[in-house]
Amino acid sequence: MILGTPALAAAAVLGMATQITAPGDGEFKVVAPNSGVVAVHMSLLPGNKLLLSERFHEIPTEWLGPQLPNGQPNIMFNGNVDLMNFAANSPFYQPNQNLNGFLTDTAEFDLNTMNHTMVRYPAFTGDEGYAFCNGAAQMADGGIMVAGGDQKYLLMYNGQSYTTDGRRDVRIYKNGAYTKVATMAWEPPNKQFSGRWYPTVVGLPNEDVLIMGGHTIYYEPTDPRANNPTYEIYRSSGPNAGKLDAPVALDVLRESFPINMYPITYVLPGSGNLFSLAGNRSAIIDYVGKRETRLPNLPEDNIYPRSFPFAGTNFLEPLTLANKYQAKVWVCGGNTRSAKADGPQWFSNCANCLATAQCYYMEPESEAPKWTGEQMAEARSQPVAINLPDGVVAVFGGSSIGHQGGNAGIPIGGANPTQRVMFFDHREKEPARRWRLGAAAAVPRQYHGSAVLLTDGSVIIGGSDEQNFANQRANPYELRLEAFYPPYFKLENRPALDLKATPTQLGYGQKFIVPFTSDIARNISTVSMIKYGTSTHTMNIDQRMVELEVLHLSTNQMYVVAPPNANIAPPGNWMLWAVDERGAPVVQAATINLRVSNKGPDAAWDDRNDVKPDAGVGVTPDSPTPPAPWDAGTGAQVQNSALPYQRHALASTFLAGLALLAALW
Ligand SMILES: [Cu+2]
Repeated sequence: MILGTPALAAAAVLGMATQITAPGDGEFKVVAPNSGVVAVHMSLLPGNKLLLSERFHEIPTEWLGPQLPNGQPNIMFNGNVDLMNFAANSPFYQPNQNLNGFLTDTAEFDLNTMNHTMVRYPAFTGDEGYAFCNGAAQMADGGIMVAGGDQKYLLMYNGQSYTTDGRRDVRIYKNGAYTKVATMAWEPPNKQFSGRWYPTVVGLPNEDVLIMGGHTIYYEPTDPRANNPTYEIYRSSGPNAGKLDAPVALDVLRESFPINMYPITYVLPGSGNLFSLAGNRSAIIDYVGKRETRLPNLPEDNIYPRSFPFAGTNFLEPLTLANKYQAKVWVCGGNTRSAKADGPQWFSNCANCLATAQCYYMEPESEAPKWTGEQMAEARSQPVAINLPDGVVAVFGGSSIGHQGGNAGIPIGGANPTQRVMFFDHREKEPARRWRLGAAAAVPRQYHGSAVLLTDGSVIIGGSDEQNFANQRANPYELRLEAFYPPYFKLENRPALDLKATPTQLGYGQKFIVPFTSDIARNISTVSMIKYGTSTHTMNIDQRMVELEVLHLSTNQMYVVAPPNANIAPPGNWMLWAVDERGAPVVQAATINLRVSNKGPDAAWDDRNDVKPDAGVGVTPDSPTPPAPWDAGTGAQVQNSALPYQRHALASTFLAGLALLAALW
């Protein structure tokens, strides 16, 4: 048999190639000079648009004079103590018009035209507060819930005084309209201490939204009244639709005060409960039964607690069929402790604390959850992590010294920005090989940076304010948007979905067809969905990647199952991705709204069009098990859960070619 030897040799050679993502460093490019507002908060909207919000461009009190505290000339000083007029007329703020006669801190940015539109409440009654420092999450219908914010009393504008307390506001942004829908509970008698500044917002499997933690007042770490160690649930349906339940207390938040803001919180795929980490304390939260089950504390390892202002970043590893959708939470970076800062006020400022490269990961729903340590390729505080469609996680921005926080132009922390993208590939077996550095961004992003994945597979990165002066930047308000093009942008002929024929909405477990514009279905190694991102302060709680089960394929179509349930894939807008054996994702993901009520009939599939996986599938030397058999009854390939990503597809295509030659001979 003439084919035996070359086929085996080919399989062996290709099997050694464990490169399953495109090689290279990727590329950055500044794509817009003005995002409208500083992108402190960034959410992806349908139609390739972003919702952005920021802090007012106020002049810090330290700057109300012609000289800086360090004796340098104050280039922002214009003698005007009307703060909002100052900002509106500041050369550093132009051509931002968001203070021009109206109070708003929010813009919609259109990535198709690279223009922004300021977002305004339908009418400013004085009851709509400041959304800076909010928590945000995408709702089931694609609206963005923006909860909490900041308090600013007696801001002057054109001789009028405004109070703009947004700490108790619950708002929904949808189809260009921003509406206040509810007011959160507060703790009388002191109105000063109420609401949530730096909360986490989580879209729940049942379409309600949970709002958790935050402080009642701008960072007052020594005042226990600042703590708000509770969550409250916004009901999306039922008799209390549009209302908030009474707050429920959480020990994990109470005990970790004052370093407990923006708790790292994910819907767990197994139970639908929440994983939450605040400071170094973690728990599983059953918000239905109102029970809290403690998990091991994060090791201290001479690192500050991982919440604001000492946060690193966090992400969920892709949820794969191979790992049976077991969640693995990563918490990476932050700040090492310094003896200097470890006095009684250690939590207020550690401008000289070095960043750490230390990560920890945990599977909260495993039998014996524990934290395991691992080092990143570079130390960072306050970076942002993004799930890419090829299964890699890309980490952007951050600082190598100091931490989050500060007033405009007055850094209390971060300096020496880390501008190279850092890649994490969970499929690499050796921890040391999982992390590597790539290209450097043009724009530093320290405190208040943000990023989301776009539907073309690029990442848009924005924001950063306050700390830019630490690196001698003239303007503390960074308005530039920069795109990152991952290494797969170098691959030619990326596959393409037939976007006119992809579904726009799906229910859980629904079978549907993934159509391509060419006959490349057998080259596809993974089909997955990634949820639209909402990013702020190193957090991107909505974002997660879920691999989908493929039942059949023809030359140009695949027959795929939507995520099994809303615990694995909480409802909302998701991107549909398919990635070929080179690691090249489709040029444009389809957007699919996923929710229980969308469930329609399964798509029909004609078995006569099936292209069976080639003989070589699953038998390359690095594959631990032989290929899954086909089920004679249904024609479906029995899912082989031992194969996370079919890195052997290239070999199988080659083998199929040889088999075809053999047939011709
Ligand atoms: Cu902030």
